[in-house]
Amino acid sequence: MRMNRRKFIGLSSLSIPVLQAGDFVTDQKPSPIVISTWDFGKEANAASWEILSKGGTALDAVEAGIKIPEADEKNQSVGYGGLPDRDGHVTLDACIMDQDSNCGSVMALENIRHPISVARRVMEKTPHVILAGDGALQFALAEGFPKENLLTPESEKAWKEWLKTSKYEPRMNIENELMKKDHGYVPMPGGKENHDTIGLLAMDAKGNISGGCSTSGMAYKLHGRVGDSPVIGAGLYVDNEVGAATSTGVGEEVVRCVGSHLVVELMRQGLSPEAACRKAVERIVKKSPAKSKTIQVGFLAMNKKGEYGAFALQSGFTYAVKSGNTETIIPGKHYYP
Ligand code: SD4
Repeated sequence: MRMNRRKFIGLSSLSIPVLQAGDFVTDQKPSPIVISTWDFGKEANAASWEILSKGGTALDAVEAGIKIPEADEKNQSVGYGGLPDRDGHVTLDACIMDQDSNCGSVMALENIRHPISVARRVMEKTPHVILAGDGALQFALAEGFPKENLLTPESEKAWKEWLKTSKYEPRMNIENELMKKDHGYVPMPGGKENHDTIGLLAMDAKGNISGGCSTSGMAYKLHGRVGDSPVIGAGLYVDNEVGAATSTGVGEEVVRCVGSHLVVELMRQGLSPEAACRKAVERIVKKSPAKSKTIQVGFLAMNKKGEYGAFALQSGFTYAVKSGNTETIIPGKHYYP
């Protein structure tokens, strides 16, 4: 509520300094910014920036940005070309959340290239937040999304190679020395990593924040397994009064601490984005001291001032930033050396 000027001047005589009318509202102009997980976030950010720089909404920027890695067949952890589950199905998870806390999510969606767009339709066109499996597919088809095979020859080849041992072990995003030494980490065939989700957070020229997250999940997971990425509060959370957070890595651990919501609530208490991400990582270490040494989890966050930061369990996590004067990829700080 805007304070009545006469009433304010009355109060001011009690020793509050006199302000001019209008001084009660700080009109600092927000600067658009987009941040996203991993090196490939750079291309996603560029698509988001196309929208943000022309005065578009954060929500549109989020969808446009995430569609880039979803369509990239070389990216084997998001959308088309993603590595399949152990039965050879590419099953996709995604969610989106806007500045009014509207949200939509799809889980274990097959044969649709852009799960982020389906998640947005769930948000905008249904009374629900989550659609899963065949129901999500039927909804997508009814909405006009084309049905296509998402298993590329390269991903099929990697899966067949994996079938020779059929050993499921969530691996790191990087060949971390600690893991190799202490936990017998074996790199993916061809040295490939097996999980890298896109989580993207954007603030538009009005200062509104939206976010999204999209992944093919952990490679060679059980059919039907869903991770943190499409779970509002775990893989993504936006509170337009405070900021937003997203996560990448082994989703089971993120779900257990409702990680992205935790990060936002810590920022609400006054922590910087990096400090909030660090606390969430420390929570994972506390809950799973042994396991946390063998896996990767990274959090990325932005606050209402457009400040950003990240923190991960292990080295190797990177994030990309684009604003009016910055375009960069930053290595996330990490808990284990
Ligand atoms: C999942 N969090 O399905 C995702 C995978 C991921 O970097 O982020 N990989 O658990």
